[in-house]
Formats: sequence, C-alpha cells, structure tokens
Amino acid sequence: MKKILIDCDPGIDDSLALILALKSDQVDLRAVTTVSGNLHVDDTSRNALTIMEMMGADSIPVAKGMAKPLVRDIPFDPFSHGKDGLGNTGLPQPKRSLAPVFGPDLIVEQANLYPGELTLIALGPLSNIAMALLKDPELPKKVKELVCIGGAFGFNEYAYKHATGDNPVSEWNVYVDPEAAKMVFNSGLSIRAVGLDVATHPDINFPQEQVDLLRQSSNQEAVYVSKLVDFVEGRGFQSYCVLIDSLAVAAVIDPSVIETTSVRVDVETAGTLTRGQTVCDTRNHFRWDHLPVIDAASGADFRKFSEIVTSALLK
Ligand SMILES: [Ca+2]
Repeated sequence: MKKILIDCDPGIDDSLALILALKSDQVDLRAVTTVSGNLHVDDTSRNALTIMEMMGADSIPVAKGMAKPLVRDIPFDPFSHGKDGLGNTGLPQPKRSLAPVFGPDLIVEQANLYPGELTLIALGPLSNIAMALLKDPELPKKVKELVCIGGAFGFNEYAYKHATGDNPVSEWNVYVDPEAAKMVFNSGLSIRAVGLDVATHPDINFPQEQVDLLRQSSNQEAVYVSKLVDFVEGRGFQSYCVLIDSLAVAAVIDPSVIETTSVRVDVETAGTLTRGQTVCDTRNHFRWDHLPVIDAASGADFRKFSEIVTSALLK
C-alpha cells in the first residue's frame, strides 16, 4: 500500500477525497493536515475531523496548519460549500480532538518517518507544504511525490472556461497562496499537478445513474456523497464540484487515471489581472529555461476515475 498524507481544506470535494483514500485498499492514509482555503482553517479542521469520525478513522492524526497564506490575507471564496462547509449535510459535530502538532511539522515528521515512501496529496492552497519546505529544505529528497490540485495549464478550453480564482486565468488553490505555490513548484519536489484543464472537464461529471446508486446504498458515506451532488446541482453547478479533489487521490491509487505532460511553468505573483496564473513556456526559450519543470495533467481516463470513486463508495 502506498503511504500518503493528505493536506486539505474540506470543503465538499476534499471530504469525498478523504473518504476515497480511507476506502481504497491501494493507499494507506498516515496523516491529515488542514489549511485555510475554501474556509478558515478552524472550520476545515473541524470538517476533517467530522469526516474521519464518520469513517471510523480514529487512529489517523489530523493536525491544523496555516491559518493564512504565506504573505497575504485569505480571500473570500465565492463558491459556497454550505453553512457547515460540507453541503449542509448535517453530519454530527466531531468528538475527537486535533493532534497537538502544527500541520507543517506533522508533514516533516511523517516524511522523516517514511523516507522515500510518502506521497503528499495537497487539495488546498499550498501554504502548509511551503511552510514544511521552509522548516526542512531537505523535504524534496525525502518525499516520494507531491500530487496536488492546482493550476490551469492551457491544454484545452476548460483550463480557463471555469477559472476558479478571482480572475480570468487562475485556479483557486494557486490564486489563494501564489507565493506558496511558487515556492513548491521551485523546490525540486517531484510534482504531478492536476489543474482545471482536467478537473473541470465536462466528462468528469457523475452520471445520474451512479448518483442514484449512491442514494440507494446502505453505506452512509455513499448517501452523504449523493447529498453533496444534490447540494451543488441545486445551486446550479455541475457535479464535478464534488469530484475535483478526488482526482488527486485517484491518481495515486492508479496513476493511469491521469495523463501528464511535462511543462516548464512558474506562478505569477505580481500580476493583478493574472495573480496565481500558472504560466507555461511552451517555446522552451533559452531565456526562460530556469523555470521549474513539473508534470501537469493534460488528460484523464474519466471512466476509470468514475469506477474508482463509485466502487469505493459502494464497497
Ligand atoms: Ca480543496
């Protein structure tokens, strides 16, 4: 089983990603860290505990991380995740407590515990990963891989059609903390980034017959996810809003779920119209060959993804 740590900001789609990781027999979730993003870190921490408790995952530590981006204030997220941040699904308040450790310290601790083995899965702004890099610059040598939901790389029209940052060209997670994303991209970590090109592609949406199967299931987590779909569709969004973060977990469960293309890319931190844009140099111009190279998702096997998610939920 692949050892993973999930850094997240639940959030509707983060909650499904946690459930998927806990139900998969391909990954071994060792720890969860939380960050401000979709909601303030106090809320994302409570929600992470809520989901872990629903799933009976009592022995996996959940540690609260960065309350703010590295140098900026936290922007207001225009996409509502509901009053509780979990689609108004009314799950009980968690009884268990957070681990008594700062999120970035837990990331460093886990990387040292499993050198060369640990995959980091980042589903929110990269503030905690950046802080972990500041605390331990050797982290890129210890971590196997970082798989993150972040960026819009321009592989297709969907990269910008549903741009989630507060401008026409950026994705929300990178938009919130562009300095952190820049630091992470430039750190030497082995990175697979799943951007909007794939995450908001219309083929990712749940087919209605699958939502019906979830609704009729005796598994509380399957019914919970069907309620999330009802919540986002009731507000006029498509069901991909529930699924985005699970792409990163599925890409670790089965790497063939996403196709990647190696890109030379850096993050815009100075722009006003373009804050958080992940700018790729497709020319490979010699003046820009200092930019970092990462693997960005350029396509996905959406059928395989859907099977992984649905079969896990119905198991
Ligand atoms: Ca997220």
